[in-house]
Amino acid sequence: MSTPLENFVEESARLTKPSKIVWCDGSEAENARLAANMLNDGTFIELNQKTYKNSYLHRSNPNDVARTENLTFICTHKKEDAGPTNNWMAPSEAKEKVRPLFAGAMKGRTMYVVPYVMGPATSPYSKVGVEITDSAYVAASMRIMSRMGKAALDRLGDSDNFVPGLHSLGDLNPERRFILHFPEEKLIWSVGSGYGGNALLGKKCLALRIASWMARDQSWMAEHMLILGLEDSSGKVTYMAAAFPSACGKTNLAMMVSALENQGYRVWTVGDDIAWMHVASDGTLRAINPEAGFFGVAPGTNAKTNPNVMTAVNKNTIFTNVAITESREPWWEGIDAAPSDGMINWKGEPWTPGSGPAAQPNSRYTVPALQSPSLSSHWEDPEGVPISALIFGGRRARLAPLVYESNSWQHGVFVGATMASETTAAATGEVGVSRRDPMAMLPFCGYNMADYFGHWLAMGPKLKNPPKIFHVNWFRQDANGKFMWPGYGENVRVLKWMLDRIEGRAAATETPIGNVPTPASLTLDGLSISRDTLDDLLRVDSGDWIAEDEAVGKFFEKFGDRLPAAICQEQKALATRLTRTSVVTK
Ligand code: SAT
Ligand code: MN
Repeated sequence: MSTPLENFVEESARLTKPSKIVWCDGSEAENARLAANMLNDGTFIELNQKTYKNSYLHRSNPNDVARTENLTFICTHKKEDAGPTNNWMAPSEAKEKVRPLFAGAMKGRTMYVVPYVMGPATSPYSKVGVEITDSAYVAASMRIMSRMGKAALDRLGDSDNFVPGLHSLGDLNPERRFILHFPEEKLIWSVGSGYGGNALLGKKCLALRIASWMARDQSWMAEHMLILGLEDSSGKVTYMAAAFPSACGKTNLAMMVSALENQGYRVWTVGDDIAWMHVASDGTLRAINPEAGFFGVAPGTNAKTNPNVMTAVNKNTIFTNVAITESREPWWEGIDAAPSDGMINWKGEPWTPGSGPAAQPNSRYTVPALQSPSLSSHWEDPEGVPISALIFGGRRARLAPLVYESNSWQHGVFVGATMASETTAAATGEVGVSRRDPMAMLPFCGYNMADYFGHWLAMGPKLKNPPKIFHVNWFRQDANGKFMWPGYGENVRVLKWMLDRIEGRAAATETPIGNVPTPASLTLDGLSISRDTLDDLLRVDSGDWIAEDEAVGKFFEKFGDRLPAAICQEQKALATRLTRTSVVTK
Protein backbone atom coordinates (compact mmCIF):
# COMPACT_ATOMS: atom_id res chain seq x y z
CA MET A 1 0.00 0.00 0.00
CA SER A 2 1.40 3.39 -0.87
CA THR A 3 1.24 6.30 1.54
CA PRO A 4 -0.74 9.47 0.72
CA LEU A 5 2.56 11.22 0.04
CA GLU A 6 3.70 8.49 -2.36
CA ASN A 7 0.35 8.75 -4.12
CA PHE A 8 0.72 12.50 -4.51
CA VAL A 9 4.20 12.08 -5.97
CA GLU A 10 3.10 9.31 -8.34
CA GLU A 11 0.09 11.26 -9.56
CA SER A 12 2.16 14.39 -10.09
CA ALA A 13 4.82 12.43 -11.99
CA ARG A 14 2.18 10.82 -14.20
CA LEU A 15 0.90 14.28 -15.08
CA THR A 16 4.16 16.19 -15.48
CA LYS A 17 6.42 13.36 -16.81
CA PRO A 18 9.78 14.29 -15.28
CA SER A 19 12.89 12.47 -16.46
CA LYS A 20 14.03 12.02 -12.88
CA ILE A 21 12.57 12.27 -9.35
CA VAL A 22 14.70 13.45 -6.42
CA TRP A 23 13.40 13.30 -2.85
CA CYS A 24 14.98 16.13 -0.87
CA ASP A 25 16.31 15.22 2.57
CA GLY A 26 17.58 18.69 3.53
CA SER A 27 21.15 17.48 4.15
CA GLU A 28 24.34 19.48 3.58
CA ALA A 29 25.49 16.97 0.97
CA GLU A 30 22.27 17.35 -0.98
CA ASN A 31 22.53 21.13 -0.81
CA ALA A 32 26.07 21.01 -2.18
CA ARG A 33 24.86 18.77 -5.04
CA LEU A 34 22.01 21.15 -5.85
CA ALA A 35 24.38 24.14 -5.86
CA ALA A 36 26.91 22.31 -8.06
CA ASN A 37 24.18 21.41 -10.58
CA MET A 38 22.88 24.96 -10.63
CA LEU A 39 26.39 26.39 -11.13
CA ASN A 40 26.73 23.99 -14.02
CA ASP A 41 23.55 24.94 -15.80
CA GLY A 42 23.78 28.66 -15.06
CA THR A 43 20.88 28.86 -12.58
CA PHE A 44 23.42 29.95 -9.96
CA ILE A 45 26.31 32.34 -10.45
CA GLU A 46 29.10 31.96 -7.97
CA LEU A 47 29.78 34.90 -5.69
CA ASN A 48 33.15 35.65 -4.12
CA GLN A 49 33.61 32.59 -1.92
CA LYS A 50 36.04 34.41 0.39
CA THR A 51 33.60 37.17 1.36
CA TYR A 52 30.31 35.37 0.54
CA LYS A 53 30.91 31.72 1.35
CA ASN A 54 28.37 29.27 -0.07
CA SER A 55 26.45 32.18 -1.53
CA TYR A 56 25.11 32.51 -5.02
CA LEU A 57 23.34 34.88 -7.34
CA HIS A 58 20.28 33.78 -9.24
CA ARG A 59 18.86 35.80 -12.12
CA SER A 60 15.21 35.17 -12.77
CA ASN A 61 13.47 35.71 -16.07
CA PRO A 62 13.02 39.52 -16.36
CA ASN A 63 9.26 39.00 -16.74
CA ASP A 64 9.16 37.13 -13.43
CA VAL A 65 10.42 39.35 -10.62
CA ALA A 66 7.49 39.88 -8.25
CA ARG A 67 4.23 38.40 -7.03
CA THR A 68 1.51 38.53 -9.68
CA GLU A 69 -1.70 39.23 -7.81
CA ASN A 70 -3.78 39.32 -11.00
CA LEU A 71 -2.79 35.69 -11.69
CA THR A 72 -3.41 34.48 -8.13
CA PHE A 73 -6.74 32.76 -7.48
CA ILE A 74 -8.75 31.42 -4.58
CA CYS A 75 -10.73 28.45 -5.89
CA THR A 76 -13.70 27.82 -3.62
CA HIS A 77 -16.99 26.23 -4.59
CA LYS A 78 -18.87 29.41 -3.81
CA LYS A 79 -17.55 32.69 -5.18
CA GLU A 80 -18.72 34.58 -2.07
CA ASP A 81 -16.39 32.47 0.05
CA ALA A 82 -13.39 33.96 -1.78
CA GLY A 83 -14.90 37.42 -1.39
CA PRO A 84 -14.73 40.60 -3.44
CA THR A 85 -11.00 41.22 -2.91
CA ASN A 86 -9.74 37.89 -4.30
CA ASN A 87 -9.65 36.59 -7.85
CA TRP A 88 -11.88 33.55 -8.00
CA MET A 89 -12.30 30.49 -10.16
CA ALA A 90 -14.48 27.45 -9.46
CA PRO A 91 -12.26 24.49 -8.52
CA SER A 92 -13.31 22.32 -11.48
CA GLU A 93 -12.88 25.14 -13.97
CA ALA A 94 -9.48 26.06 -12.50
CA LYS A 95 -8.25 22.49 -12.73
CA GLU A 96 -9.55 22.05 -16.25
CA LYS A 97 -7.83 25.22 -17.33
CA VAL A 98 -4.50 24.68 -15.64
CA ARG A 99 -4.02 20.89 -15.76
CA PRO A 100 -2.94 21.05 -19.42
CA LEU A 101 -0.17 23.46 -18.43
CA PHE A 102 1.23 20.81 -16.08
CA ALA A 103 0.82 17.99 -18.58
CA GLY A 104 4.31 16.94 -19.62
CA ALA A 105 5.71 20.18 -18.13
CA MET A 106 8.63 18.36 -16.48
CA LYS A 107 9.73 16.40 -19.56
CA GLY A 108 13.53 16.42 -19.61
CA ARG A 109 13.57 18.01 -16.15
CA THR A 110 14.14 16.76 -12.61
CA MET A 111 11.19 16.69 -10.25
CA TYR A 112 12.17 17.60 -6.70
CA VAL A 113 9.96 16.36 -3.89
CA VAL A 114 10.35 18.88 -1.09
CA PRO A 115 8.74 17.88 2.22
CA TYR A 116 8.84 20.76 4.70
CA VAL A 117 7.59 21.87 8.10
CA MET A 118 6.29 25.40 8.57
CA GLY A 119 7.05 26.21 12.22
CA PRO A 120 9.45 24.78 14.79
CA ALA A 121 9.94 21.05 14.19
CA THR A 122 8.41 20.10 17.56
CA SER A 123 5.67 22.71 17.87
CA PRO A 124 2.10 21.42 18.01
CA TYR A 125 1.15 24.47 15.90
CA SER A 126 3.48 23.67 12.98
CA LYS A 127 2.20 22.27 9.68
CA VAL A 128 3.69 19.96 7.10
CA GLY A 129 3.64 20.78 3.41
CA VAL A 130 5.07 18.97 0.43
CA GLU A 131 6.09 20.94 -2.62
CA ILE A 132 6.75 19.16 -5.88
CA THR A 133 8.79 21.42 -8.13
CA ASP A 134 10.97 21.31 -11.22
CA SER A 135 13.05 24.26 -10.00
CA ALA A 136 16.29 23.48 -8.15
CA TYR A 137 16.35 27.16 -7.10
CA VAL A 138 12.98 26.68 -5.40
CA ALA A 139 14.22 23.52 -3.66
CA ALA A 140 17.37 25.30 -2.42
CA SER A 141 15.33 28.34 -1.29
CA MET A 142 12.81 26.14 0.53
CA ARG A 143 15.71 24.60 2.42
CA ILE A 144 16.49 28.05 3.83
CA MET A 145 12.92 29.20 4.36
CA SER A 146 11.49 26.07 6.04
CA ARG A 147 12.57 22.96 7.96
CA MET A 148 12.98 20.86 4.86
CA GLY A 149 13.47 17.14 4.33
CA LYS A 150 13.87 14.66 7.16
CA ALA A 151 12.23 16.87 9.82
CA ALA A 152 9.05 16.91 7.73
CA LEU A 153 9.06 13.23 6.78
CA ASP A 154 9.58 12.25 10.43
CA ARG A 155 6.66 14.42 11.46
CA LEU A 156 4.42 13.22 8.66
CA GLY A 157 5.00 9.46 8.84
CA ASP A 158 2.37 7.66 6.76
CA SER A 159 -0.35 10.21 7.43
CA ASP A 160 -2.18 12.40 4.97
CA ASN A 161 -1.76 15.42 7.21
CA PHE A 162 0.12 17.66 4.77
CA VAL A 163 -0.66 20.44 2.33
CA PRO A 164 0.29 19.28 -1.16
CA GLY A 165 1.67 21.85 -3.58
CA LEU A 166 2.50 21.27 -7.22
CA HIS A 167 4.84 23.75 -8.86
CA SER A 168 6.34 23.93 -12.33
CA LEU A 169 8.26 26.72 -14.02
CA GLY A 170 6.28 25.83 -17.13
CA ASP A 171 7.45 28.06 -19.95
CA LEU A 172 7.56 31.22 -17.76
CA ASN A 173 5.12 32.93 -20.06
CA PRO A 174 2.89 35.26 -17.97
CA GLU A 175 -0.05 34.22 -20.16
CA ARG A 176 0.36 30.72 -18.84
CA ARG A 177 1.09 31.68 -15.23
CA PHE A 178 -1.37 30.75 -12.49
CA ILE A 179 -1.12 30.55 -8.72
CA LEU A 180 -4.13 28.59 -7.55
CA HIS A 181 -5.32 27.83 -4.04
CA PHE A 182 -7.97 25.28 -3.23
CA PRO A 183 -8.52 26.01 0.47
CA GLU A 184 -11.40 23.55 0.83
CA GLU A 185 -9.15 20.64 -0.07
CA LYS A 186 -5.91 22.36 1.10
CA LEU A 187 -4.16 22.14 -2.24
CA ILE A 188 -1.84 24.54 -4.08
CA TRP A 189 -1.02 24.63 -7.81
CA SER A 190 1.49 27.10 -9.18
CA VAL A 191 2.75 27.20 -12.75
CA GLY A 192 4.71 29.59 -14.92
CA SER A 193 6.70 31.51 -12.30
CA GLY A 194 9.91 30.90 -10.38
CA TYR A 195 9.57 34.01 -8.21
CA GLY A 196 9.55 33.75 -4.38
CA GLY A 197 5.98 34.45 -3.34
CA ASN A 198 4.60 32.64 -6.39
CA ALA A 199 6.90 29.61 -6.22
CA LEU A 200 8.07 29.00 -2.64
CA LEU A 201 4.73 27.46 -1.79
CA GLY A 202 5.32 27.23 1.96
CA LYS A 203 5.38 31.00 2.26
CA LYS A 204 2.42 33.06 1.08
CA CYS A 205 0.45 30.17 -0.44
CA LEU A 206 0.50 27.80 2.55
CA ALA A 207 1.48 29.93 5.55
CA LEU A 208 -1.00 32.71 4.71
CA ARG A 209 -3.66 31.85 2.12
CA ILE A 210 -4.32 28.24 3.07
CA ALA A 211 -3.41 28.77 6.74
CA SER A 212 -5.75 31.77 7.12
CA TRP A 213 -8.61 29.49 6.05
CA MET A 214 -7.55 26.78 8.49
CA ALA A 215 -7.07 29.37 11.24
CA ARG A 216 -10.62 30.67 10.83
CA ASP A 217 -11.97 27.12 11.08
CA GLN A 218 -9.81 26.27 14.09
CA SER A 219 -9.87 29.59 16.00
CA TRP A 220 -6.31 30.74 15.52
CA MET A 221 -4.73 33.46 13.39
CA ALA A 222 -2.38 33.35 10.39
CA GLU A 223 -1.10 36.87 9.83
CA HIS A 224 1.30 38.82 7.62
CA MET A 225 3.22 39.95 10.68
CA LEU A 226 6.77 40.17 11.96
CA ILE A 227 7.37 39.11 15.56
CA LEU A 228 9.90 40.91 17.76
CA GLY A 229 10.88 41.05 21.40
CA LEU A 230 11.63 44.43 22.98
CA GLU A 231 14.01 44.06 25.90
CA ASP A 232 13.90 46.84 28.51
CA SER A 233 16.57 48.03 30.90
CA SER A 234 15.59 45.40 33.49
CA GLY A 235 16.11 42.60 30.96
CA LYS A 236 12.39 41.90 30.59
CA VAL A 237 11.31 41.10 27.03
CA THR A 238 7.89 42.14 25.69
CA TYR A 239 6.79 40.61 22.39
CA MET A 240 5.00 42.49 19.64
CA ALA A 241 3.70 41.44 16.23
CA ALA A 242 3.37 43.93 13.39
CA ALA A 243 1.63 43.86 10.02
CA PHE A 244 2.95 46.02 7.18
CA PRO A 245 2.46 45.40 3.46
CA SER A 246 5.30 43.82 1.46
CA ALA A 247 8.44 45.95 1.20
CA CYS A 248 7.40 48.41 3.94
CA GLY A 249 10.20 47.55 6.37
CA LYS A 250 9.03 44.48 8.35
CA THR A 251 12.45 42.81 8.07
CA ASN A 252 14.31 45.96 9.08
CA LEU A 253 12.03 46.54 12.08
CA ALA A 254 12.24 42.92 13.23
CA MET A 255 16.05 42.97 13.02
CA MET A 256 16.58 46.51 14.25
CA VAL A 257 19.66 47.66 16.14
CA SER A 258 18.03 49.92 18.70
CA ALA A 259 18.98 53.59 18.98
CA LEU A 260 18.25 53.26 22.72
CA GLU A 261 20.74 50.48 23.38
CA ASN A 262 22.60 52.79 25.80
CA GLN A 263 19.39 52.90 27.88
CA GLY A 264 19.09 49.12 27.83
CA TYR A 265 16.49 48.73 25.08
CA ARG A 266 17.22 46.01 22.51
CA VAL A 267 15.20 44.28 19.84
CA TRP A 268 15.21 40.50 19.33
CA THR A 269 13.95 38.89 16.15
CA VAL A 270 11.44 36.03 16.23
CA GLY A 271 10.15 36.39 12.65
CA ASP A 272 10.11 38.96 9.85
CA ASP A 273 7.04 38.17 7.73
CA ILE A 274 4.47 35.71 9.06
CA ALA A 275 2.99 34.99 12.49
CA TRP A 276 0.78 32.07 13.45
CA MET A 277 -0.97 32.95 16.69
CA HIS A 278 -3.18 30.93 18.99
CA VAL A 279 -4.87 31.37 22.32
CA ALA A 280 -2.79 29.56 24.94
CA SER A 281 -4.33 27.78 27.94
CA ASP A 282 -3.55 30.80 30.14
CA GLY A 283 -5.53 33.07 27.78
CA THR A 284 -2.53 34.82 26.27
CA LEU A 285 -2.05 35.18 22.52
CA ARG A 286 1.09 33.25 21.53
CA ALA A 287 2.92 33.44 18.23
CA ILE A 288 5.23 31.17 16.32
CA ASN A 289 7.18 32.07 13.20
CA PRO A 290 6.37 29.40 10.61
CA GLU A 291 9.49 30.25 8.60
CA ALA A 292 13.16 29.41 9.09
CA GLY A 293 14.73 32.14 6.99
CA PHE A 294 14.29 35.67 5.72
CA PHE A 295 13.35 36.50 2.13
CA GLY A 296 14.10 40.21 2.31
CA VAL A 297 14.19 43.11 -0.11
CA ALA A 298 17.82 44.00 -0.94
CA PRO A 299 17.64 47.60 -2.24
CA GLY A 300 17.98 50.10 0.58
CA THR A 301 19.59 47.53 2.89
CA ASN A 302 22.88 48.73 4.40
CA ALA A 303 24.86 48.99 7.61
CA LYS A 304 22.54 51.74 8.87
CA THR A 305 19.14 50.38 7.85
CA ASN A 306 19.79 46.76 8.82
CA PRO A 307 23.29 45.99 10.14
CA ASN A 308 22.18 42.58 11.42
CA VAL A 309 21.13 41.36 8.02
CA MET A 310 24.29 42.75 6.42
CA THR A 311 26.22 40.45 8.78
CA ALA A 312 23.83 37.56 8.19
CA VAL A 313 24.07 37.54 4.38
CA ASN A 314 27.84 37.01 4.29
CA LYS A 315 27.40 33.24 3.92
CA ASN A 316 24.90 30.56 2.87
CA THR A 317 22.74 33.15 1.12
CA ILE A 318 20.94 33.12 -2.20
CA PHE A 319 20.69 36.54 -3.83
CA THR A 320 18.08 36.99 -6.53
CA ASN A 321 18.27 39.71 -9.17
CA VAL A 322 20.91 41.87 -7.49
CA ALA A 323 23.88 43.31 -9.40
CA ILE A 324 27.37 41.87 -9.12
CA THR A 325 30.65 43.78 -8.82
CA GLU A 326 33.91 43.00 -10.55
CA SER A 327 35.10 41.26 -7.38
CA ARG A 328 31.96 39.10 -7.57
CA GLU A 329 30.19 40.60 -4.60
CA PRO A 330 26.47 41.41 -4.60
CA TRP A 331 25.50 45.05 -5.07
CA TRP A 332 22.24 46.96 -4.96
CA GLU A 333 21.02 50.54 -4.79
CA GLY A 334 21.40 51.84 -1.25
CA ILE A 335 24.10 49.34 -0.17
CA ASP A 336 27.03 50.98 1.66
CA ALA A 337 29.57 50.78 -1.19
CA ALA A 338 29.33 53.23 -4.09
CA PRO A 339 28.81 51.67 -7.52
CA SER A 340 32.10 50.54 -9.03
CA ASP A 341 33.46 50.09 -12.53
CA GLY A 342 32.73 46.80 -14.21
CA MET A 343 29.44 46.06 -12.47
CA ILE A 344 26.97 43.70 -14.13
CA ASN A 345 23.29 44.52 -13.67
CA TRP A 346 20.55 42.12 -12.58
CA LYS A 347 19.87 41.10 -16.17
CA GLY A 348 23.51 40.14 -16.73
CA GLU A 349 24.41 43.22 -18.77
CA PRO A 350 27.27 45.66 -18.11
CA TRP A 351 25.95 48.48 -15.94
CA THR A 352 26.78 52.15 -16.42
CA PRO A 353 25.47 55.13 -14.45
CA GLY A 354 22.31 56.28 -16.18
CA SER A 355 21.46 52.81 -17.52
CA GLY A 356 18.73 52.29 -14.90
CA PRO A 357 18.85 50.44 -11.60
CA ALA A 358 21.67 47.89 -11.32
CA ALA A 359 19.61 45.69 -9.00
CA GLN A 360 15.95 44.92 -9.69
CA PRO A 361 13.87 47.05 -7.23
CA ASN A 362 12.37 43.84 -5.78
CA SER A 363 15.68 41.95 -5.70
CA ARG A 364 16.02 39.74 -2.64
CA TYR A 365 18.30 37.86 -0.26
CA THR A 366 17.29 34.49 1.13
CA VAL A 367 19.15 33.85 4.36
CA PRO A 368 18.82 31.38 7.26
CA ALA A 369 17.30 33.07 10.35
CA LEU A 370 19.98 31.44 12.49
CA GLN A 371 22.59 33.70 10.92
CA SER A 372 21.07 36.87 12.34
CA PRO A 373 22.88 38.22 15.42
CA SER A 374 19.51 39.57 16.57
CA LEU A 375 17.74 36.20 16.61
CA SER A 376 15.76 35.65 19.81
CA SER A 377 16.72 32.64 21.90
CA HIS A 378 12.97 31.91 22.02
CA TRP A 379 12.41 31.92 18.26
CA GLU A 380 11.78 28.19 18.17
CA ASP A 381 9.80 27.85 21.41
CA PRO A 382 7.18 25.23 20.53
CA GLU A 383 4.44 27.17 22.35
CA GLY A 384 5.48 30.47 20.77
CA VAL A 385 6.06 33.81 22.48
CA PRO A 386 3.32 35.78 24.30
CA ILE A 387 2.18 38.81 22.31
CA SER A 388 1.47 42.05 24.21
CA ALA A 389 0.99 44.41 21.28
CA LEU A 390 -0.25 44.18 17.72
CA ILE A 391 0.88 46.88 15.34
CA PHE A 392 -0.55 47.88 11.99
CA GLY A 393 1.14 50.24 9.59
CA GLY A 394 1.67 51.27 6.04
CA ARG A 395 3.28 53.88 3.84
CA ARG A 396 1.23 57.05 4.12
CA ALA A 397 2.81 60.26 2.91
CA ARG A 398 -0.03 62.16 4.60
CA LEU A 399 -2.73 61.59 7.16
CA ALA A 400 -1.60 58.96 9.65
CA PRO A 401 0.41 60.19 12.63
CA LEU A 402 3.65 58.51 13.71
CA VAL A 403 1.75 56.30 16.14
CA TYR A 404 -1.64 55.97 17.78
CA GLU A 405 -3.25 53.48 20.07
CA SER A 406 -6.73 52.07 19.59
CA ASN A 407 -9.32 52.21 22.37
CA SER A 408 -10.33 48.58 22.49
CA TRP A 409 -9.91 45.26 20.64
CA GLN A 410 -12.93 46.07 18.45
CA HIS A 411 -11.61 49.53 17.61
CA GLY A 412 -8.18 47.99 16.94
CA VAL A 413 -9.71 45.53 14.48
CA PHE A 414 -11.33 48.50 12.73
CA VAL A 415 -7.94 50.24 12.59
CA GLY A 416 -6.43 47.14 10.95
CA ALA A 417 -9.36 46.74 8.59
CA THR A 418 -8.98 50.32 7.37
CA MET A 419 -5.23 50.18 6.73
CA ALA A 420 -4.01 51.62 3.47
CA SER A 421 -0.57 51.87 1.97
CA GLU A 422 1.23 53.06 -1.12
CA THR A 423 2.10 50.11 -3.39
CA THR A 424 5.69 48.83 -3.74
CA ALA A 425 7.76 46.77 -6.19
CA ALA A 426 6.97 43.54 -4.30
CA ALA A 427 3.99 42.99 -6.57
CA THR A 428 3.66 43.72 -10.28
CA GLY A 429 1.68 46.86 -11.14
CA GLU A 430 2.05 50.56 -10.52
CA VAL A 431 4.26 51.58 -7.59
CA GLY A 432 3.35 54.37 -5.16
CA VAL A 433 -0.43 54.40 -5.52
CA SER A 434 -2.44 54.28 -2.34
CA ARG A 435 -4.64 51.24 -1.90
CA ARG A 436 -6.57 49.74 0.97
CA ASP A 437 -4.75 46.77 2.44
CA PRO A 438 -6.56 45.52 5.55
CA MET A 439 -4.15 44.00 8.07
CA ALA A 440 -1.60 43.91 5.18
CA MET A 441 -3.50 40.77 4.15
CA LEU A 442 -5.24 41.98 0.98
CA PRO A 443 -3.08 39.76 -1.28
CA PHE A 444 -2.88 36.92 1.24
CA CYS A 445 -6.26 36.27 2.83
CA GLY A 446 -7.56 32.93 1.56
CA TYR A 447 -11.25 33.76 2.10
CA ASN A 448 -13.80 36.54 2.16
CA MET A 449 -12.23 39.48 3.99
CA ALA A 450 -15.55 40.40 5.59
CA ASP A 451 -15.48 37.00 7.31
CA TYR A 452 -11.85 37.63 8.14
CA PHE A 453 -12.80 40.83 9.99
CA GLY A 454 -15.45 38.79 11.77
CA HIS A 455 -12.83 36.24 12.76
CA TRP A 456 -10.59 38.96 14.16
CA LEU A 457 -13.53 40.38 16.16
CA ALA A 458 -14.31 36.92 17.54
CA MET A 459 -10.73 36.31 18.69
CA GLY A 460 -10.63 39.27 21.11
CA PRO A 461 -13.10 37.90 23.68
CA LYS A 462 -11.22 34.58 23.73
CA LEU A 463 -8.18 36.36 25.15
CA LYS A 464 -7.73 37.08 28.83
CA ASN A 465 -5.64 40.20 28.27
CA PRO A 466 -5.99 41.03 24.59
CA PRO A 467 -2.88 42.74 23.23
CA LYS A 468 -3.14 46.49 22.77
CA ILE A 469 -3.49 47.42 19.11
CA PHE A 470 -1.45 50.29 17.66
CA HIS A 471 -1.02 51.92 14.25
CA VAL A 472 2.28 53.38 13.05
CA ASN A 473 3.41 55.38 10.04
CA TRP A 474 7.15 55.82 9.57
CA PHE A 475 6.59 57.40 6.16
CA ARG A 476 4.87 60.75 6.78
CA GLN A 477 6.30 63.49 4.58
CA ASP A 478 6.58 67.25 4.97
CA ALA A 479 5.46 69.82 2.40
CA ASN A 480 8.71 69.25 0.46
CA GLY A 481 8.18 65.51 0.26
CA LYS A 482 10.88 64.78 2.86
CA PHE A 483 10.34 62.00 5.41
CA MET A 484 9.78 63.61 8.80
CA TRP A 485 10.77 60.62 10.93
CA PRO A 486 14.28 59.10 10.67
CA GLY A 487 13.00 55.52 10.96
CA TYR A 488 15.13 52.36 11.24
CA GLY A 489 16.91 52.08 14.64
CA GLU A 490 15.05 55.19 15.85
CA ASN A 491 11.75 53.33 15.56
CA VAL A 492 12.60 51.74 18.91
CA ARG A 493 11.47 55.04 20.47
CA VAL A 494 7.96 54.32 19.22
CA LEU A 495 8.12 50.71 20.42
CA LYS A 496 9.22 52.01 23.82
CA TRP A 497 6.20 54.33 23.96
CA MET A 498 3.97 51.33 23.25
CA LEU A 499 5.66 49.37 26.01
CA ASP A 500 5.16 52.33 28.37
CA ARG A 501 1.47 52.43 27.41
CA ILE A 502 1.13 48.70 28.06
CA GLU A 503 2.67 49.22 31.48
CA GLY A 504 0.59 52.32 32.19
CA ARG A 505 3.54 54.75 32.29
CA ALA A 506 3.18 56.95 29.20
CA ALA A 507 0.83 59.86 28.62
CA ALA A 508 -1.35 60.22 25.55
CA THR A 509 -3.74 62.71 24.03
CA GLU A 510 -7.17 61.40 23.14
CA THR A 511 -8.08 62.15 19.54
CA PRO A 512 -10.98 61.00 17.38
CA ILE A 513 -8.81 58.26 15.83
CA GLY A 514 -7.25 57.02 19.06
CA ASN A 515 -4.58 57.94 21.59
CA VAL A 516 -1.57 59.82 20.27
CA PRO A 517 1.61 60.37 22.35
CA THR A 518 2.06 63.68 24.10
CA PRO A 519 5.37 65.07 22.85
CA ALA A 520 6.90 64.62 26.31
CA SER A 521 5.92 60.96 26.52
CA LEU A 522 8.26 59.97 23.67
CA THR A 523 11.89 59.25 24.57
CA LEU A 524 13.70 61.51 22.14
CA ASP A 525 17.07 62.15 23.81
CA GLY A 526 19.94 61.86 21.38
CA LEU A 527 17.69 62.57 18.42
CA SER A 528 17.60 65.98 16.83
CA ILE A 529 14.06 66.65 15.81
CA SER A 530 12.40 70.06 16.03
CA ARG A 531 9.27 70.62 18.06
CA ASP A 532 7.46 71.73 14.91
CA THR A 533 8.34 68.49 13.08
CA LEU A 534 7.25 66.49 16.10
CA ASP A 535 3.93 68.33 16.23
CA ASP A 536 3.47 67.63 12.52
CA LEU A 537 4.29 63.96 13.00
CA LEU A 538 1.70 63.63 15.74
CA ARG A 539 -1.00 65.82 14.17
CA VAL A 540 -4.48 64.44 13.54
CA ASP A 541 -6.24 66.58 10.97
CA SER A 542 -9.99 66.07 11.33
CA GLY A 543 -10.72 67.33 7.80
CA ASP A 544 -8.35 64.80 6.23
CA TRP A 545 -9.71 62.04 8.43
CA ILE A 546 -13.32 62.81 7.49
CA ALA A 547 -12.36 62.28 3.83
CA GLU A 548 -10.51 59.11 4.79
CA ASP A 549 -13.47 57.74 6.73
CA GLU A 550 -15.69 58.34 3.71
CA ALA A 551 -13.23 56.43 1.49
CA VAL A 552 -13.24 53.63 4.05
CA GLY A 553 -17.05 53.53 3.95
CA LYS A 554 -16.88 53.12 0.15
CA PHE A 555 -14.35 50.32 0.45
CA PHE A 556 -16.55 48.52 2.95
CA GLU A 557 -19.54 48.71 0.58
CA LYS A 558 -17.82 46.00 -1.49
CA PHE A 559 -18.59 43.49 1.23
CA GLY A 560 -22.32 44.18 1.34
CA ASP A 561 -24.23 42.45 4.12
CA ARG A 562 -21.34 40.21 4.94
CA LEU A 563 -19.46 43.06 6.68
CA PRO A 564 -19.72 42.58 10.46
CA ALA A 565 -22.02 45.11 12.13
CA ALA A 566 -19.30 46.00 14.65
CA ILE A 567 -17.09 47.27 11.82
CA CYS A 568 -19.89 49.51 10.49
CA GLN A 569 -20.50 50.79 13.99
CA GLU A 570 -16.83 51.69 14.42
CA GLN A 571 -16.84 53.50 11.09
CA LYS A 572 -19.91 55.54 12.04
CA ALA A 573 -18.58 56.22 15.54
CA LEU A 574 -15.37 57.57 14.05
CA ALA A 575 -17.37 59.81 11.72
CA THR A 576 -19.27 61.18 14.72
CA ARG A 577 -16.11 61.82 16.75
CA LEU A 578 -14.48 63.55 13.79
CA THR A 579 -17.42 65.83 13.10
CA ARG A 580 -17.58 66.78 16.77
CA THR A 581 -13.89 67.76 16.93
CA SER A 582 -13.91 69.53 13.64
CA VAL A 583 -16.83 71.65 14.89
CA VAL A 584 -15.02 72.38 18.16
CA THR A 585 -11.74 73.34 16.47
CA LYS A 586 -13.38 75.57 13.86
O1 SAT B 1 7.25 37.46 -2.69
S1 SAT B 1 6.86 37.31 -1.30
O2 SAT B 1 5.40 37.29 -1.22
O3 SAT B 1 7.39 36.08 -0.77
C1 SAT B 1 7.45 38.58 -0.40
C2 SAT B 1 6.43 39.62 -0.27
O4 SAT B 1 6.03 40.21 -1.28
O5 SAT B 1 5.98 39.86 0.87
MN1 MN C 1 5.54 39.52 3.10
